[in-house]
Amino acid sequence: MYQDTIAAISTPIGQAGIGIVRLSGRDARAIAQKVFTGQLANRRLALGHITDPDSGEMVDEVLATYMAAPHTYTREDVVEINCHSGPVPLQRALELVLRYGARMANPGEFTLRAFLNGRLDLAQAESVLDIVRSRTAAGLRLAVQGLGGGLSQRIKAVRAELMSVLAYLTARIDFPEDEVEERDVLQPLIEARRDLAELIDSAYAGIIYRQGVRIAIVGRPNVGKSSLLNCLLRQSRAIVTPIPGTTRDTLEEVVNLKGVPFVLVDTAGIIKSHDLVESLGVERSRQAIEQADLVLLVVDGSQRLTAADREIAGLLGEKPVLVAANKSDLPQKAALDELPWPVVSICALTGDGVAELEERMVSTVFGGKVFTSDALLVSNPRHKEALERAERHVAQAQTSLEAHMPDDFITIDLTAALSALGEVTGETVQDELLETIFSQFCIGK
Ligand SMILES: Nc1nc2c(ncn2[C@@H]2O[C@H](COP(=O)(O)OP(=O)(O)OP(=O)(O)O)[C@@H](O)[C@H]2O)c(=O)[nH]1
Ligand SMILES: [Mg+2]
Repeated sequence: MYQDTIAAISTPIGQAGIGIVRLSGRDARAIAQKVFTGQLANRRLALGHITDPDSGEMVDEVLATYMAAPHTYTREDVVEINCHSGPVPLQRALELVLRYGARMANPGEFTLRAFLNGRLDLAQAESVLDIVRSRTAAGLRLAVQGLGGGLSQRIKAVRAELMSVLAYLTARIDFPEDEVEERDVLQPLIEARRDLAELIDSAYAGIIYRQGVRIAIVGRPNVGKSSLLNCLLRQSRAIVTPIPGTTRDTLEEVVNLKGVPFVLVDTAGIIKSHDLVESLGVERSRQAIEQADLVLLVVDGSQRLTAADREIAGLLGEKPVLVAANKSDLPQKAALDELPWPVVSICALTGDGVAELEERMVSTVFGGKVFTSDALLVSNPRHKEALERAERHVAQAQTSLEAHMPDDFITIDLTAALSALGEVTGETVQDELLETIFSQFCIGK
């Protein structure tokens, strides 16, 4: 347990109904009681004033709650003071509790304490951040599920299995003359690998739900890229004109399609240009392609494909691509079979075919696989990387075992696998990593 008591404003700064100053630590109640005129009793809401004891000045009328350890967010004594939310009353209330012995909390420090005091494991603590940051209802569902500890339970089961194999092999190494009862070690390794592979397999979709997908909308000038962006957003966001070269800079907007956050990037039509501004815009379009998870190549279906269309197609390399053949309201002339990607015919003016395009975008991103949300336990790249490392070590252990290598070879890999798994839940984690993770939180969380 920590000696010091931390405090912070836990709600966003601004004018609103209620704003909360939160304290956590051994002296939370004593400190709050010095500046609060009401009586703090465990889990009772108390009405009173925040007053400056030195000057007697009244700062705000508030409701305050004291929650005794250990049944609190941090497992420490916690006090929450509900002020009227304005920057000044909240700031004054915070200053007073700091003056009477609290220390300003670092970003994420309340959640860090919850982790260090054993209320949450690391994967659960990170889910708190994911809840705050979730961009869609589906993303939120995954994050809340993570807070429940589903991933941690799966990992604990694998760890327990590997641990028992490790204990057995270590006994065999340490006491070679003694009778250590034979047991099968291959089967548990195979099962651990299968479990890990399953988790890793779901991570791709999980990460997409959490972080979203970047889509670059590209094509030559005037084919209707900005019109398509507006259509997908269902609002007139980008300027559309009949003049080629309307869009000169990239433009980014987020849209929720079937629970997946899509970051749509409208780009300047790609052309060879001598105009400086235009050529800078084109350079950005190239960058947008590079950064995209999926490219929407827009062509004008009412015209034959041009050299410019082909040149742009040549820039797309190995990226996943969907072709949107726009202007389906006009007589169609483009020969689209020469493009090696799936084509969806659309009209960005009326929205015809756009639902099908959305459908194809989602299924392309998930590679046709369908996941139920309770199968998506991994949605954090850090967790995925650690699981992959664990899987590689278990695979290596299995290879050594099958090649009848000495037990030492196997135990080294098992130990490394256990340590990698421990990084996900936080059992074996460096302080530096903890700092990096919790510094992403906001102050007061
Ligand atoms: N008939 C028809 N016209 C369309 C359609 N979609 C877009 N247009 C028209 O095509 C012209 C160009 O549209 P934009 O959306 O500005 O095209 P863009 O690809 O963003 O063009 P740049 O920004 O110049 O690269 C405008 O006059 C649009 O009204 C469509 O489906 N059918
Ligand atoms: Mg445009």
